[in-house]
Amino acid sequence: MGMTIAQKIIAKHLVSGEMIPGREIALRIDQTLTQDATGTMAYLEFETMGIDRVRTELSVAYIDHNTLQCGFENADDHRYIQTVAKKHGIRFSRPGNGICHQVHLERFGVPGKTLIGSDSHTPTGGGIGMLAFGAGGMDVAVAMGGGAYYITMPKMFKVNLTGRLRPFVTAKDVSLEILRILSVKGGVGAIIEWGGEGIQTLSVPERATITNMGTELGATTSIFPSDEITRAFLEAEGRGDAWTPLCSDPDAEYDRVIDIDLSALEPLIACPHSPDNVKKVSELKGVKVDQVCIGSCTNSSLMDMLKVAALLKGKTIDPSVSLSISPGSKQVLSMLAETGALNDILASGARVLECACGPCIGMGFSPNSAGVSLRTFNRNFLGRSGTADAGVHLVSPETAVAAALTGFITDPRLLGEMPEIQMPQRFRIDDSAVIPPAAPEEAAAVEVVRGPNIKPFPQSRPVGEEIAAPLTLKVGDNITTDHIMPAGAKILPYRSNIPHLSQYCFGVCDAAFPERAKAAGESIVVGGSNYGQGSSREHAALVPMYLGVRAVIAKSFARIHVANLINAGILPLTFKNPDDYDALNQGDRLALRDIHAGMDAGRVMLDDLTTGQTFELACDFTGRQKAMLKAGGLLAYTALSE
Ligand code: MIC
Ligand code: SF4
Repeated sequence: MGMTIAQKIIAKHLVSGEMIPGREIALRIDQTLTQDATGTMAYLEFETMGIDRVRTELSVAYIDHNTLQCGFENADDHRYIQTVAKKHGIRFSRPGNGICHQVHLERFGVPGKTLIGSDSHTPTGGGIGMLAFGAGGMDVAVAMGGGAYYITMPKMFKVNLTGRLRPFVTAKDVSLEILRILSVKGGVGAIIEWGGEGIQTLSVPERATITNMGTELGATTSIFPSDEITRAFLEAEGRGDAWTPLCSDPDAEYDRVIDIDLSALEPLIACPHSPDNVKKVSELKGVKVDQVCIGSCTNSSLMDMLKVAALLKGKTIDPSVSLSISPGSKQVLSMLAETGALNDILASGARVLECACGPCIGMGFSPNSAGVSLRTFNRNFLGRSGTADAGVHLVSPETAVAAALTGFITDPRLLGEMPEIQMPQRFRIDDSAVIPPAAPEEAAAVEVVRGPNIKPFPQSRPVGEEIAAPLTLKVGDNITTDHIMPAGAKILPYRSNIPHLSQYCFGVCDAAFPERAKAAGESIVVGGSNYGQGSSREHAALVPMYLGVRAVIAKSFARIHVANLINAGILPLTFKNPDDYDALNQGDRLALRDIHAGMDAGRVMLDDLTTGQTFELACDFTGRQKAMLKAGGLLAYTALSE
């Protein structure tokens, strides 16, 4: 039988396991990336492994999330990451050099290689045919040390594209269309391969917009073939020699095939508060808009920015709208300056922010009270913008410009002719903001600088035979890691300070939770389906662990989060009968018994001591996961196995 693109890359990198969907496989990882909000913790974890130099082909530490530096905390963390990277063989991308996924695509990604990153949008690399996964910081630390990355062998989905996008309909609309079809749970357990003749009309930045937002589908990753379009992009980056062709076999088999006719698509918009709450832009026509933000790892390429500049040229934005533009990288910004497009943007009244995540992660530019914000980003989860009652919508750059110019949600096709954009034959290449690591013989002398914001790693506990604890929090479906451990300008600076962060845990759902959990000592949390979707932040497991959460029981879990829970020594269990969720009440005293035998049998019994009912819970742990839970998480397990 023929193979899909992903199966071919997996086969080449398989360390152990069988390539049968649902089975655990271990992969050799060629490249890693970290960003600063998850990186500090990942490098603290890496340091505990006692390995001198990374064993990957390439590892890069990016600074792009916490760039505001409102106090000493971020600056201290940046210094820590810069020095730890220098010592251990990791390249350091300075703040201002750009968003990790954009820069990695431009300067480092290689078709056919494996990449894991401590950021859920690492699959952006699939735009050039990399097999790229978002992972928790501990998994990235292990991969930097040369260890394998463990995942469940995914199913294979294929999206066949036909036709060609019409003017003002974009790759972002393709992403929103697939979210409309599949929902935020529809990609769980699958790798999505994009193919069909329609992909010949999509450039690498457009493909990368699509693989980036595959994360919002819950997909393990997304991938495009590596073809002549990929080659042209790499050549324009001066990296033509990194190119290799890569495609699926004609007789490759897929678990699901979805057809999308590009010519039939219209401009789409995701309404609050979920990326799959998709409508046609025309249906929302006339809704007043207060704020527009263009940028993020989804839509900040040179091509996106040139289109935005061309549409803004000679016009001024509506006085009632505040418009921010964050180019994805220094390369993009410097080329906007060189071509004069930056002037068109500035003259329109836009506020140009630095090349970083910025408003996407609530690092400034929060909307006004109850404000309507149109953003070219990938997530519109409740509260993520920093304004609790804002209505954040996700749109293409074209739709964003139409709103900025008119002050209302407007179908961008009403803007008239789409200006012709000429992509440069060669990008401006300047890697001076990427600092190379020390040579191996000089590494020992490099001092790692640690600021006072870096607090010790919290102590995990082994999972024993019984957990008896109150149900301190019951939440609903689609709880994101932004609910569990919010980000934003006030909280993000404390990503290396778990005790401080813990005050905000589940703040969006119930601000009293941290105090309640602390008072209980140990506790159990109950959730609905797709629990832990969204960001890869392991803090959404480490902080509950610090607050004494010993088990999470849910209808289903998101992939990266469930791995993070196990890495932190928290027991994730699912309801055998999803209706049992309704029978549990916050405040009930619960007891999980005979846990070790239950983990082997795939079924753990739960007593609700308050109501006297008993429930059956399911689990499907691999031998390694069971050993990790019994040891108290990945770090404890690794220490034991040495
Ligand atoms: C996000 O988009 O939510 C983030 C911030 O990039 C996260 C990582 C983090 O929480 O630091 C992600 O997507 O993994
Ligand atoms: Fe940064 Fe936003 Fe992309 Fe996350 S989704 S990496 S915060 S730009």
